[in-house]
Amino acid sequence: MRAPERPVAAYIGLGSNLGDPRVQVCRAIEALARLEDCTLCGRSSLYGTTPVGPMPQPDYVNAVVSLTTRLTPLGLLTALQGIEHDHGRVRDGTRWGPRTLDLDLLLYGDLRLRLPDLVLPHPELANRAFVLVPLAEIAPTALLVPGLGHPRDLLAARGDRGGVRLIPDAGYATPISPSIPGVQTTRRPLYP
Ligand code: A4P
Ligand code: MG
Repeated sequence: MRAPERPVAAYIGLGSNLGDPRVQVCRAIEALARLEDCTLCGRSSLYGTTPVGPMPQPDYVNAVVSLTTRLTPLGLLTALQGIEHDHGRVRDGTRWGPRTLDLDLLLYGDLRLRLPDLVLPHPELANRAFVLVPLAEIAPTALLVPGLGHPRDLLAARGDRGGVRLIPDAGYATPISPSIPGVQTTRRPLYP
């Protein structure tokens, strides 16, 4: 896959439920802001969320960021996995198990992709309030999720907020460059 000619808008979902999740998510946002060939353009508030999955585990802290990137989709995925690794993520093969840091590539422009290692849009995006609430906070209608619609409409279609609640930030101030039209760069919670 060739590098894009122009920067592409991508959205990343962050999640953590081991160690100090609030701090880890904020540090991961800082690491995303430092990624080569990427510019951080927006970030959501932090949300405390009820775990989704087959096993009992601690509550999560979740957030979403937007960035523009000149990396290829697989290049960006590799960079995200590098940040996960740097933050103590251990992959033991357990799907949906507890983790210090999970970075999901939710969207890469309007690309639809089905590779063994990368599916876009992220296949669970529309099913998860812990993704839709922060995504709708930063890009309620500016973003059209390919084949699905606007985050705000996807969230409204759920009819609930799935145990997603706003929590205080960990106090990190990451520099943000506003460069995706219509995407909120300041945090503006949907559910204050
Ligand atoms: N992969 C394919 N497509 C993608 C994509 N768009 N973004 C592959 C990221 N990775 C993608 O991921 C497994 C493999 O998926 C990777 O090797 C990659 O090549 P993983 O991160 O190792 O494992 P995982 O995270 O357990 O699996 P998965 O399917 O990504 O699960 P999710 O969707 O990340 O769900 N509950 C709450 N409240 N909050 C959460 O954040 N997260 C999960 C994990 C479960 N429950 C949760 C939360
Ligand atoms: Mg994952």
